[in-house]
Amino acid sequence: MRPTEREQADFDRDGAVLMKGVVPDEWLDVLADAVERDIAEPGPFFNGYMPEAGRFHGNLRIWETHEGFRAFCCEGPLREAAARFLGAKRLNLFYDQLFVKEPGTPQPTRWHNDQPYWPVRGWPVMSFWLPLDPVTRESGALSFVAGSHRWDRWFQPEPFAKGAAAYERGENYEPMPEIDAGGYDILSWDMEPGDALAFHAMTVHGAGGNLTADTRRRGYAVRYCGEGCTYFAGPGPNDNLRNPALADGDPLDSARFPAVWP
Ligand SMILES: O=C(O)CCC(=O)C(=O)O
Repeated sequence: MRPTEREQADFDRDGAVLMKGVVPDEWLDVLADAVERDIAEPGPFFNGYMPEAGRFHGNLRIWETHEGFRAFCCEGPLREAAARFLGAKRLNLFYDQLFVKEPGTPQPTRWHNDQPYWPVRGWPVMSFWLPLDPVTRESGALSFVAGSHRWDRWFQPEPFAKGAAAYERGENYEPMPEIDAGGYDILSWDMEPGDALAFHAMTVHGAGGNLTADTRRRGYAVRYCGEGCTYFAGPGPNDNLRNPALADGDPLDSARFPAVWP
């Protein structure tokens, strides 16, 4: 999964790039099995983002309780790709997250950038997002605002689920502009199982609902941090991502954010 020169250049310039056909089938089988297990028996951080219409199964930190996800995050091929994209000599796993939008789930994933939701500071922070189904705009493809990772703008975290508790307000956090009103360079790709999106933690992104009648949209994200990143628990991060073993300013090394590369 080493990025090509073009993929690296696109990632650096746009903050997001599609890698085609890079995740081996063996791993896709492991992940598909692990997703069904998580849906049948969700781990403790399950979030049903949209109980009232369709099904939007969200969960995070699932590698901690499912062996298939653990092996993929800690021993699988994303690590080398992350180290290269970030120019990092060593990596910590930050966490993993599941976003399954079943057919007929109209809820979009709101525009956001990730790092304000996360108790980590530092530049070398990124995600991969992998589909286990063919993904189109109609089934909930992700979209990215090209170059927004370099804006250095921290957008106020807002809940994905309607009616969920508000996030702590950060005095330096801004409201998200009206991205859909136009004027932005939007990147979005159809995807197949085996493809992976690589994107920076500051890149503004969102996704449509799954408006299809019969195509699932199982998406799985894995987040990594390079050396130099530190823990910082406020304002606003997702409570389930706080790590009581760390104090602000600490390096990430810990059972929750294990060193996974080299
Ligand atoms: O899958 C989705 O709908 C959203 C994914 C996302 O926002 C992320 O992985 O950071």
